[in-house]
Amino acid sequence: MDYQFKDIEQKWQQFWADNKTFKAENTTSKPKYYVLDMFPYPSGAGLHVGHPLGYIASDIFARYKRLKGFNVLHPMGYDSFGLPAEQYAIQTGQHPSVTTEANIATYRRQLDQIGFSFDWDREVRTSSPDYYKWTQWIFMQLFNSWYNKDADKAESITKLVEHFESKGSAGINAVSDEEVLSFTADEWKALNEQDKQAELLKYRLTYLRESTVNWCAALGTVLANDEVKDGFSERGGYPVEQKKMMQWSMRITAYAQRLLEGLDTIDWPEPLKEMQRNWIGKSVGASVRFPLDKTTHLSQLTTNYIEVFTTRVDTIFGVSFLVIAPEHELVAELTTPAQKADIDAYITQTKKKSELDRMADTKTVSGAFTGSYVTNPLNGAQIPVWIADYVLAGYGTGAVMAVPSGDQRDYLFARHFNLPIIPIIDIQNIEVEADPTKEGKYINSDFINGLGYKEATAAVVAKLEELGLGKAKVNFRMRDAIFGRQRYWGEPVPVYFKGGLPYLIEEEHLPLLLPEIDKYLPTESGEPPLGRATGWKHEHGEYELSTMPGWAGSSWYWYRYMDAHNNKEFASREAIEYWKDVDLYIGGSEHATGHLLYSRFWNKFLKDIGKVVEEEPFKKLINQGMIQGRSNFVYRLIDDEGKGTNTFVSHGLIKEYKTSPLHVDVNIVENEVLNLNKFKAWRPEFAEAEFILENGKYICGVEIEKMSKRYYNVVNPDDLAQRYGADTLRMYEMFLGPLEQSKPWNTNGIEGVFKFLRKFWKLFHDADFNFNVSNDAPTKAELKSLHKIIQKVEQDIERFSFNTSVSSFMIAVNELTDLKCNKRAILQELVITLAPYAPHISEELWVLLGNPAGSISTAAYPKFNPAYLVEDEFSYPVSFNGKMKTNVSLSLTMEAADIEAAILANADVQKYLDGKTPKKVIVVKGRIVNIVI
Ligand code: ANZ
Repeated sequence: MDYQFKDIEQKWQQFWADNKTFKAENTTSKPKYYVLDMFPYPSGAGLHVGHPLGYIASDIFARYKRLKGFNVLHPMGYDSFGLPAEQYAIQTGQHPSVTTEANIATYRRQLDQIGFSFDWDREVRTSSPDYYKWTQWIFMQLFNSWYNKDADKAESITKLVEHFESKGSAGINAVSDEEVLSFTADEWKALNEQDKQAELLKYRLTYLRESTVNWCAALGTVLANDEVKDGFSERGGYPVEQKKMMQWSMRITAYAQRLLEGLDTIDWPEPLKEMQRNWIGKSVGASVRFPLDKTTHLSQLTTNYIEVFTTRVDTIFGVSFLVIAPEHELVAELTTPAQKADIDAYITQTKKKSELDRMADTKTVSGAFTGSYVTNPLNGAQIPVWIADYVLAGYGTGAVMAVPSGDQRDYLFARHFNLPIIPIIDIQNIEVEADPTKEGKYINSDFINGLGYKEATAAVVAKLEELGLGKAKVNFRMRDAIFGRQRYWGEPVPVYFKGGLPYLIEEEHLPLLLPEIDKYLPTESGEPPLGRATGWKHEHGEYELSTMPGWAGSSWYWYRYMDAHNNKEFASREAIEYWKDVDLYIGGSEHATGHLLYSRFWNKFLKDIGKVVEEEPFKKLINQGMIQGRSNFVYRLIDDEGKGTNTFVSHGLIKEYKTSPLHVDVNIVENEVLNLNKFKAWRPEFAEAEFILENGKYICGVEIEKMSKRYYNVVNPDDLAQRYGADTLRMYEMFLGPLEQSKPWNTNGIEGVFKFLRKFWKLFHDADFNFNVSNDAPTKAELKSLHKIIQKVEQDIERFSFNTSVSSFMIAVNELTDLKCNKRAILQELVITLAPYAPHISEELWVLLGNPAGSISTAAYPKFNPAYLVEDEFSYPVSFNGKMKTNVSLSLTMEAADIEAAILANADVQKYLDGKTPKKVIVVKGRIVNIVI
């Protein structure tokens, strides 16, 4: 029979499902290998050809590892809480679980038809209660923990309370809120329950805090920075404003240093690691206190200095003004009556800008003077205090010492407002007017003259420490992560409120189920949708009404796959000790700083509390490139009046006419030729279309763009799987180019891969398509072809170079076809080599070869034998008086005398000799023969 891919693929997909062929065991003596894909959010649009790219690569790897004797865990699931299902629910009234369910069904059908070797028994869905029970459980562990800097790990809050009870707050070195109290053990014990809880909240790894958030009133929720574009929501384009709200936060900053160090221990793409390093943003510098000048007018000041963070404390003699963020807590107190109008106007103006806009804008200079002054702690210079939006409230101390000769922004600011610019050379030589009342207190810069950056920094820090006005300080750019949304379709936070303070619900009441509500909108009083639930109340107080953000469920899901049905723990100890971590993780680079940072954080936390065994969750990570769309265009003829006609000009002729391009559906174009009838049927306005053709055809233009419905360039894997089969689709997606590279989709080459599989099928069949394999011993040439491909595919897969294997398979099959090879000894091994790429055809041929059904998945990858690649013949170049004239192939085992005899007997050589007797024959074995005549 000819290659009937439809029957074959259906048959094997059914077989794998019925026999659970890819079920991974949690206990076996085989070494483990864990291959993970970033699980999808099941959107309504289904998969396009770009989505399976990474899944195909990881599936090839998983199948290959099984052949190499590993116990492979290769699971799949759905990140199924999220905004789109909820937006749809708001518009249609449909419960998000219904849409989610339907979308998952589509995804599953699409995934199944590509023939992935997933262990579906381990499927997870983040929106299912038996999954989010454990997301809530992890939240509870975070709430019950604090970060002990001395131990450099998270510890239980009970331990902290014990310390407070026996020693008070002394000796606690924690990552906490800034304004923690100092107290003795007795003072602690004297606090009431309420005050104790309020104090502990400042230490918990998940805590409530007032934060500035991106509030989108139209969507009724807070958005993450990457969901906001130019002040509008990415989804829907609604306005977004900055608003202060009480929010759940995660103290990820406690892990900043470990998150940074861990990067050096994992095999991830360097650009991705660099993005995380920048995000964490470690900066080594100093904090310096600038005492408020004696001329400062206000009496009610709560402090007598402004503290700045600087990475260039060595430039302290060049400070000509201080800038504090418009939100800085001292702004109101520092503002003099004369400056109040200016300052107020400026603050109103900055409220409109997001933090991101403020960081991005390096050109506009704006600010206002508070009217107050501070003193330079070293030279006593009087320094004016300004506010400006280039200083961010959330970074460092929210205040900078401005050095116009050292910093570009400070320079522009000084120029704009006519502030002094102390030239860098003079920084070293500032003469200070002696203040008669403070004789001897101030110094000039002599002590750092001529020193390099490092030494000068150390000297200045030492001086400041002496004065008690500064110290070395490490600062991280990373902020604690906001952990709450005013939305319905997410995990409920397992917390209720009593006396304004949060308490965890009892563990045995997990999961705290998402209640039913009548509408998926905020309440009339502006509370989140959960405020609509009736009778949803804890016996001691109201439940938290916000739900967890999108990243909660995906920050630990790889552990659930290890033991997906466990209802006592998120995964058993045995499962975690066996699988440990993910060996290979494949997914998109868009998750570089979100998912991949939060996951590492939760992993480290779970390690600290002894629940997992590895410090890093994903040992090796690969980002697959984006598949771009390949758009096609038709060209509408424009008439003399500049109006569009219903005539279309073929691409090769557009220079001769006035035309305007129009996207056309790529599905009615084949090899750039437009199907005219399909075009007329595509849209009613084209029913009467006329064409100006070239060589009888309408040729379309081509451009590479994002794959999107709007450009009519979306290619659906379903159509291709129907037309060519999953094996062709799998191999073709790999054939497109290196996995990590972004590349345009181009269906044009898929025929070539399809023809290759037919040719492969033919190797096993005679001209009438009867299965026909011989038991004869293979020839050297056949063995050489086979072992070349065995070695190549192994090397390629180990390097994740899947595209190069596909072309090598084509070469091998061509060679074997030319050799008319149908030997079992060759084909049996060849088919195993191909199985990871084209599993269906391989299973079918494997059975035809007489093996038990399905056993190709447990076969062993063929052993490469280098002996077969050793050449045993050599084509000797034969020269006459040093000029190369011809080649003669001889066995490499021949000795010099035999070589000479054979060469001289060769017909070509005799022709060149033309009857002469050579004076000398020089033979270099395995290299060259030179004949002197
Ligand atoms: C004086 C100075 C002189 C500075 C000089 C730079 C160059 P990184 O490396 O990013 O940590 N800075 C401090 N806090 C800030 C805030 N909240 N908003 C905006 N800028 C802030 O940068 C630290 C430097 O950024 C600090 O060092 C400070 O300016 C500024 F020639 O202090 B520098």
